Amino acid sequence: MATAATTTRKAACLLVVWALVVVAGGLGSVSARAPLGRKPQREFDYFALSLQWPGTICASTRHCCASNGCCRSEPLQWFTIHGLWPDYDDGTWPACCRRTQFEMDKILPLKDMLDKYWPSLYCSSSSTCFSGKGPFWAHEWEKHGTCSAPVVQDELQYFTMALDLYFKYNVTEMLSGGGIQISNGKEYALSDVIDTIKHAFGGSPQIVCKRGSVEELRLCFDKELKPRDCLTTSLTNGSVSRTKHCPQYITLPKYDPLVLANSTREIMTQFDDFQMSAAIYTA
Ligand code: U2P
Repeated sequence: MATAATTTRKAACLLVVWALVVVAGGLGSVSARAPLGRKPQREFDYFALSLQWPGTICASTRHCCASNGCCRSEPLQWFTIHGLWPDYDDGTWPACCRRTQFEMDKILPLKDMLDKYWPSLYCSSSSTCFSGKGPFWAHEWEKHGTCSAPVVQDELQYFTMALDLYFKYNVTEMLSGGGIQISNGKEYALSDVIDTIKHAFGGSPQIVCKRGSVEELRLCFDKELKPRDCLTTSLTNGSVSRTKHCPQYITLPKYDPLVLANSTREIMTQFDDFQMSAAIYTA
């Protein structure tokens, strides 16, 4: 009797374990295609290469750390990459499309270029789709890169393609070629900046501002990577908020990283924390 009861209990346990495995397997296959609870996202319509203007962003930096590009001794005097974003023509975009984790090893050959042209301009780590927190590059790959199929198949291709487009269409040079220079205080008509890019690039950019200074400039591409117009309507339909709206005249300011590092040192010494001060990038 005792043996029969044990056998029955064992069988029941196995059944429960088997059921759990089946359920977990089923969930796994759903989440491999899309984040849990969401439908697989439809294919994107075009790419936006989003570039950041360090002069504007770094002016708001309040403390420094080794990973923040704003804190380097040599100021970043060029647009840096924010991300290559697959977008929809209706002004929305897909995000976090595949359960794949960022692996730095896969893009090691690009590391020097990424450090120089695709640095994070903040100290905090970025949120990632599936693994919590990670470097800026992990955020961009997991959120946007995984939605770039069928044009982009993997992480290395995502970063290589973004860098290729960035070098092929050098916005910093396009602007200076049109007489629009980095300068504190000098104002340029927004329409001149847009026309200069249109003329040199072959498509209308999207420009995002912060208190009258350029914060981001986006170039758009079709799926064959040919220049196309970005959606200008998104500047007024709410996907770029009022505070990001550009006035008629805009600036492309410089920033001074030494002032930044010094002010950080002052703040840090108040805490008198050796480890924190050691982390400040003052080279
Ligand atoms: O514009 C604010 C933030 O929204 C995200 N964004 C914007 C436009 C777009 O086409 N795709 C897109 O994702 C950006 O988020 P992030 O990549 O920084 O997480 C952008 O910063």
